Amino acid sequence: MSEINTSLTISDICDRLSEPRSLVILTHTRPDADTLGSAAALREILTLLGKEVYIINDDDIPRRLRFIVGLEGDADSLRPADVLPEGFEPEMYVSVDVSASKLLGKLEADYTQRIALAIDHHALGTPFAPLTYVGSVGACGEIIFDVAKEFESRGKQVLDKKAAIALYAAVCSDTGSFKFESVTPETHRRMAALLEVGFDHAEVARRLYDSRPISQVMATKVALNALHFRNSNRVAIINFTQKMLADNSLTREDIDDIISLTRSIEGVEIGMSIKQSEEDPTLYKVSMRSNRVADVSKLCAAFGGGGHKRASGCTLHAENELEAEERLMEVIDAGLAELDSAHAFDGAGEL
Ligand SMILES: [Mn+2]
Repeated sequence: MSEINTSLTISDICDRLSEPRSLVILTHTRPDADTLGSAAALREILTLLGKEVYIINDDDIPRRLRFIVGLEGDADSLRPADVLPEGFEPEMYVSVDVSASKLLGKLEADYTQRIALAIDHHALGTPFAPLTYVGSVGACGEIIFDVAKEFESRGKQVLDKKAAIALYAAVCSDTGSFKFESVTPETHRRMAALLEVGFDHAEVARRLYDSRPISQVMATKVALNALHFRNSNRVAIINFTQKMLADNSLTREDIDDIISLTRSIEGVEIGMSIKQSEEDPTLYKVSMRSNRVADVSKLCAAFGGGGHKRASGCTLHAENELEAEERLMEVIDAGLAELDSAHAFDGAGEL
């Protein structure tokens, strides 16, 4: 890999994006509202600048998120073969919200080397693109907003309703509906500017949060049965095996957001879900969330994973979910003990 330039500014990004006449934007695998909203908004911005732009990814898009990229119906998805016109070769590839090339999923092998510019907000990522911008903001959508604003300051009208909806969904979602610590006055100023563009933000929130498929609610029921506590109830855990999925006719998508159940419980500092992989039954995919003090990106790093301080993930191989849990708890117990001896919890929770 040649040198990676990580000292870009928003203005540099706009300069770079101005050059090519055609672009392809990549999202991360298992796409969430932030990667999709960032991609959709960037596509809209660049299209308004007169460029030919497509979004590709390797995965199905959860039904409730399809409105973000302008897809309707069940059959639609954004896979490379579906969207790129025959023989289309863009002048530039850009990734959004992708902190490491492996998060491109099945597209990693073919596309990593082609990506010229990566726009991201994960502090502990593994840069892979020659031009990498990592903003310290709660959502990648905030960076795309700044890009739009920069283009507008150059006299280009690029922030239309479609882009505003996509960016609002991105930021709303990645900041936990503006609940996370990552939210700043600037986040709200960005959102105010989006609302001024004019769209039904309450409808965006309804689509994001209040349109859960019945199967997802049933998954919650199964998850609550599996919920248990460790470390004097400071750690809440949900294990999901393939058998639990099969017995209850649930899909992976149904349990995607199950982790959010764990963190909202009184006294819980760390919430964790441990999901058995479909492809490899000895592989467990772990999501961790923390509330106030614990840095779960450090805990996940012990297993080769990472992410944000309050939201991270990792994978590990184990005989069964119980063994996986024990190995994770060793690291978590040690981490919490260290925080206890540093009195890190003293004052945590104060306003
Ligand atoms: Mn994100």
